[in-house]
Amino acid sequence: MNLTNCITILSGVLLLSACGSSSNDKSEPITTQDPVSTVTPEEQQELSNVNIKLNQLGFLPNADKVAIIPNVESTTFELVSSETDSVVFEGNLSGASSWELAGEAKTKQADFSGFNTQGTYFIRVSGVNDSSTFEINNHVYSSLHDAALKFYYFNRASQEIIEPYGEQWIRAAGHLDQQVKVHASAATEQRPPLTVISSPKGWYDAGDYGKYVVNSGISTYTLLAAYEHFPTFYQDRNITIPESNDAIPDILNETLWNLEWLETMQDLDGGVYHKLTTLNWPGLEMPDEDQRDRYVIGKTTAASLNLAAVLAMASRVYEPFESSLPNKREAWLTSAKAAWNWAVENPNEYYQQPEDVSSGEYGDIVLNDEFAWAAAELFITTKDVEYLKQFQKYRNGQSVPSWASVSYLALSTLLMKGEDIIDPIEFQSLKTDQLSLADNLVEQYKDNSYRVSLVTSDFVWGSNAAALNKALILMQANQLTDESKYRDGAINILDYILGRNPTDYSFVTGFGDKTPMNPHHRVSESDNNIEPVPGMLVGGPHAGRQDKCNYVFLEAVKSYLDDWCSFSTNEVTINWNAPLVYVLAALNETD
Ligand code: 9MR
Repeated sequence: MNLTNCITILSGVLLLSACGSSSNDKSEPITTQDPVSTVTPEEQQELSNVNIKLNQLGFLPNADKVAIIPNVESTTFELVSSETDSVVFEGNLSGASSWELAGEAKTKQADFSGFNTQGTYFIRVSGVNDSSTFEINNHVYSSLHDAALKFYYFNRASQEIIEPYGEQWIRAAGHLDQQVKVHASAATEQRPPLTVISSPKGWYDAGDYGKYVVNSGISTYTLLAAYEHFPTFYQDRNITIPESNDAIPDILNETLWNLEWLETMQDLDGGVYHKLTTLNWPGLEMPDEDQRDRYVIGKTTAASLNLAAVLAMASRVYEPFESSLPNKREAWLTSAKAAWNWAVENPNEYYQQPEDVSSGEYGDIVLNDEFAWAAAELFITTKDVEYLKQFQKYRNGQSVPSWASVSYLALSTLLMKGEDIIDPIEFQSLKTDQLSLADNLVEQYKDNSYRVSLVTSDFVWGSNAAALNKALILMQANQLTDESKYRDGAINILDYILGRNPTDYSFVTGFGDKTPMNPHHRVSESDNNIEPVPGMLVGGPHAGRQDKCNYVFLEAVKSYLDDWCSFSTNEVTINWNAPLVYVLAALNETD
């Protein structure tokens, strides 16, 4: 998109935002100055409290269905068929309560979970405008899933995006990456500085054009897990990519694009380069316009363990497609083992940003979780108990997954694929860990006035992905126990993402009534389309304000700006879209 987005219009209030810079320096500290809000507290109260908020796409028939209503006097609500204009369900509103992270405004809940007839509806409550219309049907998230997965095709490096796959977002190939230089920080005797290597393919990480092994790790894992846990859903699924008509499911065709890049990031000794980027951020330009030199930079324990985990997993997941990919699985496993061995011998090679580099860091100095995850994947693939012992050695608590915290990925793989080969007592202890994490999330949504499992610590850079990774945990608890409270919790998180939140946005481009139009995504900002590439989940609200844009609302849950300027709330990345894909596949497989 070539519009200048320094102006934001929010419910009739015109705001000027600091923007227009193509720089994207994530390493700046949070500003200590009081940020300026151009809206009075009264206007803020009014703006945040005028609409009925709900999942703007709609609901699966057999699902929790809740809308959030402003604090009106009315104590009842109606569900109206927009086809016949008749009232099909009536209910009582809950009492009013507030979510302190979203400010003072109180809201009520309208719960129509008991209604499950397919159709198109809206909510009517006296004293407030009717809600937008929404669907109740079995396929309500089908095209959303496909678009969320197809985002990876749109973000492919080294490939032209062509008709008919690219629709209006066709573009020239960028970053062939056949002549990439080895940066001094990654050099060895055999590959001294400025040695040229070839490292094509892969996905652009985000709104920038870098390729980062650490973030590729969790992203590729999550997509491979979606296939590994729900193969039937993907069997005949066609998302219209160039490989759609081959013998491999599309989700595995898409992940192959990134795996084939990851392979090239391994040095001759088994260690893995941390990232492949230009020295500085690219300009605001289309991929083919960025002609600067690209480098592999750093060689780290974290990158080596990410590659070990993902290639070990890939060598297992692609097993049914061996004949289409001769020798691949064996080569991946060999690479995974070599990367693991390098990491064991070099456990403290942390990423340090060189002085001449300012692209993203993905730095991490706590690597127990990466060791545990790689060991778990190697164990499930090889069944070699030495790797299980390594997992036990490094296992150290559980948390919601993120690019830097991957202990849960080990737990997920062991629980989903390890029951037959893990001692029952050990397996039960893994399950206890999983369920205590999930039970805590159930408590969180029961306590929350928007009925969503989100707490202060979730409102970080990429809060929407923190939310969806919680939904992934909940869906796995549902698979392990068949208890509906977990699935309800996951659905409530999806509802939050798709519009039932204090910002009123559905946070996925192209899906909902009010969606991000100006994501921090260089392709969408630089092409000639008004609409951004569809199916992209933006990072979401948090109060860090690292981009120093002018935010209207300062409360963490409302601090979101649909503006190119806002790289800390409105960027998109491969690791954030992945749990959206997983959760939608999981929801499709359960009822
Ligand atoms: O997702 C990353 C977030 O956790 C960090 O706080 C932030 C600042 O270091 O960087 C984010 O990752 C960005 C990466 O460095 C470069 N590509 C875009 C990523 C998403 O903003």
